[in-house]
Amino acid sequence: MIDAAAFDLDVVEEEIAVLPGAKTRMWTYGGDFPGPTIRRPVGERTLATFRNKLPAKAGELTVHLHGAHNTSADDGQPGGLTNNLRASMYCDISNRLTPAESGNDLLIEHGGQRTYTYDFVEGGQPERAAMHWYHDHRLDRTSRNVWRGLAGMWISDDALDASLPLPRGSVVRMRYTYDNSSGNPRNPNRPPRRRCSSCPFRGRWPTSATPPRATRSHAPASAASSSSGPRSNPTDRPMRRAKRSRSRT
Ligand SMILES: [Cu+2]
Repeated sequence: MIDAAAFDLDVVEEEIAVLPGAKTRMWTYGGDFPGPTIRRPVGERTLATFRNKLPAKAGELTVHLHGAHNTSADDGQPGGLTNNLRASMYCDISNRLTPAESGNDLLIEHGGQRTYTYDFVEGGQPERAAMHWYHDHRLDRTSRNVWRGLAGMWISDDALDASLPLPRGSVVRMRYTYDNSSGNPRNPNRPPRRRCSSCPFRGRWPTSATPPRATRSHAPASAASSSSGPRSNPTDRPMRRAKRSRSRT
């Protein structure tokens, strides 16, 4: 877990054993999947630097912190057309836009890096504590890039949350159901809907080894994260619900 006010993460290709056994070649934040969980107090600035060290074929990247309210420049803009993306199947975008007009100046090119500033402030006040997730958000490539592994959790804390009589510390576990099979069926980047040998989990869903005791579950504020996963622990009842996100996927 990362709790530093400033941190760097290399975005790299890695062979990941999501479950014990067979490995899957994935695109990762920091060489792991999911990416490292980041935990920060609201209202305190975090500087998050991401370096694009993926193979060149991955193209440009952009990081969206889903659910948090950030400035436009730090919100993970999808960008426009580039040499790696010569046409968009979703949007009618001119290839004559300037980098500033298309948002390409906010992308992380192959070999490049970008530092995002996250304050978790809204209307001059710190946001409420919540569960978020960060993920790639590149135009036309979000499904592919998230499916290949570019996703991680971000927990924001506040004083109210800390005052609640909830399990803490080692009993906190996260429920991370990874279902990124939705989207436009014409999308050539759309992953298969079936559970198969090419899926990140090698056709199986992770089960928990958490012993039966009081646990506190976090669920990300995201429509893109399904709640259809198995309930592996009968004591694992959600004691805290994430706020409903007003952000896009
Ligand atoms: Cu999102």
